[in-house]
Amino acid sequence: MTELTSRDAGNGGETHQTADADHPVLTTNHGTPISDNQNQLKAGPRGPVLLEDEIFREKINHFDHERIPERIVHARGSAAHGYFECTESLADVTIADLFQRKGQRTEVFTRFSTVAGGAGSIDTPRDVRGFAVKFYTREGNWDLVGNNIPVFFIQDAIKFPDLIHAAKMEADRGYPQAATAHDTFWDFISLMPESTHMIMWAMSDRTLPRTFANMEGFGVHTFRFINKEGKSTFVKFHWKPKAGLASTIWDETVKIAGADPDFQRRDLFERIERGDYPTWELGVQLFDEAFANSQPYDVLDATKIIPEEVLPVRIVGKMVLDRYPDNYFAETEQAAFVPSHIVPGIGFTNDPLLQGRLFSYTDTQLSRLGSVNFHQLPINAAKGRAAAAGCPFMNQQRDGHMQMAVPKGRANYEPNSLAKAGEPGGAREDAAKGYKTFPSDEEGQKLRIRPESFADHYSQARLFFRSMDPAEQAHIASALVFELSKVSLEHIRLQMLANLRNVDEDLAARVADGLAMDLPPASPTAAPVLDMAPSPALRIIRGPLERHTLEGRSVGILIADGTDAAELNALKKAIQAEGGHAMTIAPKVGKVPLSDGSAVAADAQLFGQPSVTVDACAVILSEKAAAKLVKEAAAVQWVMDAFGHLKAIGASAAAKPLLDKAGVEADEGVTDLSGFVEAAKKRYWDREPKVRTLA
Ligand code: HDE
Repeated sequence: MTELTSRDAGNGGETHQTADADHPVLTTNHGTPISDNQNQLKAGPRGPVLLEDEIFREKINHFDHERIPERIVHARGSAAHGYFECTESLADVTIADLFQRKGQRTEVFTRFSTVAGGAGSIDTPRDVRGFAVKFYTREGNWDLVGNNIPVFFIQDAIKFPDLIHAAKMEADRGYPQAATAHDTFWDFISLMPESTHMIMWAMSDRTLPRTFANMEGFGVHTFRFINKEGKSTFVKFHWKPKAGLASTIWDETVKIAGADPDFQRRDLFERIERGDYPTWELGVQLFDEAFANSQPYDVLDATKIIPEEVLPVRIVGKMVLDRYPDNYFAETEQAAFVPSHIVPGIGFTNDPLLQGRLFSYTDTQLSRLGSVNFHQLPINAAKGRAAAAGCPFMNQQRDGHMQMAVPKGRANYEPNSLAKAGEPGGAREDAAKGYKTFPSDEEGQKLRIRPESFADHYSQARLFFRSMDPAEQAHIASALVFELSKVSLEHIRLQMLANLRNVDEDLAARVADGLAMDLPPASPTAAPVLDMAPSPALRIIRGPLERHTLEGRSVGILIADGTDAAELNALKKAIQAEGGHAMTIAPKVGKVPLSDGSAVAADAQLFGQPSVTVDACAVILSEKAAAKLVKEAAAVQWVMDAFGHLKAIGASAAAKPLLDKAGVEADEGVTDLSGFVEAAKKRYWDREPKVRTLA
């Protein structure tokens, strides 16, 4: 009797791809070859499916469990591989292997994230960005798990669950997702004056980074370097972006979220694809106990910075991200960053926020990755000394869920006399090379108490606000108005206004005016508020890391039927010559006929590529196309937003009617095509008062 298989039935013959010399046989997870991956096992062609179908059950069972718990914070993230290169030896201050030799390279895996939203949330909420770097050093993995802001909301880790509960979507209603503009967040903040400095950063353009490549990164806490004499030097870590600091405007940010929720993840991928590798310099602020004691704040308090003008940042290395992960889940999702992953030569301080983190991160991996063996996952496995000997780790820890290793021999304890030289189980401690904790003198009563040196919650908030460019100050005031306008409970707004008076009277007045509320009396302060010297290094706008360049930036060129071919080609060339990425955008993508009878395929379609997705905008249109596009809202909006978002606009003469319809007014940033490439290198902050009312 002929067996009836699915191949004989109604598949039309096209759904089966068959194994051949170039394509291995598909198998189950246990290695059984699979004959048909399109149809379940049934009793007859139209009959019921059979429970017996182990191939179907295995596939669906695996699928049912493909999601793992997302990170409780920093769930939304994107990552890349690359390397760290030591550019200046720090051998005098630390024995950390990665900092010993100039030119020495260490592999890294770096993950950027937002904090409050879930794994599927947008890339561009107003939020702090995580900046976590795993260095696969020869002496083990060092995880520098930082943020793009150098301070934090709270001084003690015991308050972290409260902070995060308050910031995430509200417990009863389940919204808002990835947004701090709601009652519970501001309720908590208004009752937590120590958050005020961080709030200044959070309401500034720092939480609206244009791309990951345009952010600074910070280790936040004070760490220690330890040298071969056992001497400790305090250190704060800084990442300085080669591409410069750049942020978006709030209106633009909101529109990016709609146009492309994956905007920053896509940018990271595309930059690496183009060979435009995101690069940072690593800088350190090094200081000793005497310096620490001379400052008007406590260096163990993570709500404080050491201004760069007081203690310059010394550049000691660079990080280049040049490889996108092969698999998002296996690498980016399963990466476990753990601040307690430390290497010889680096140590911790008593910062009570850092100390709490040293517990939390290992703990969270157990519920997230499900096993104490998370260090065996390829992305987490060490690649240093032990790996070179054939195994990423060498110890007598055994078993546990998902044990991937098959340890040999009987010596699963130590000390032992069974394992001979080179045999499994023979690893021994090494007093000289092993990790040594800095033996700081510690004594005191056991107390739940904060030191008095942590009491000043406003001086550095004031320092930050007063160090900003006027445009940035207006953004901060406007962000506060926006966020507090979304707070429905008046007493919370009042409490915030009372706190803001301690930061800066002008700021408080502007926010009160924006809310149309009267200013309440200032809230009491626990310590005098100091007028510290401003730190211009904190600025993005007109600050030391603002770069006027096309390098790494994208320029959108709006074209349509009849666009002048010579103008288009010349502009594309000029943009590329400056290191920019030229992207043609047209009403129809497949084929755009040009003036000379040739045709080009556009890179993107007008509706799908609003101008918020590019850094500068050019418009090259024929008279006929311009006349058509003035009646196309997407085209008018494209230009209107470019103007409203303070971008350069370069246009061919025939495109003028579209610019007029979009309300573009002449200024330095609005040029003809010849002046455009130069103009496209920056934003036009002076245009802002013309296009929006800021607080
Ligand atoms: Fe985190 N944080 N955090 N955090 N954090 C986590 O660990 C925590 C803090 C930061 O890309 C969690 O693996 C506590 C400061 C980044 O995977 C968790 C406290 C800074 C990432 C956790 C803090 C950070 C996390 C959730 C209060 C900047 C993402 C998932 C003391 C210096 C890393 C995970 C990645 C992730 C706890 C405060 C940065 C729950 C208890 C300060 C960049 O363990």
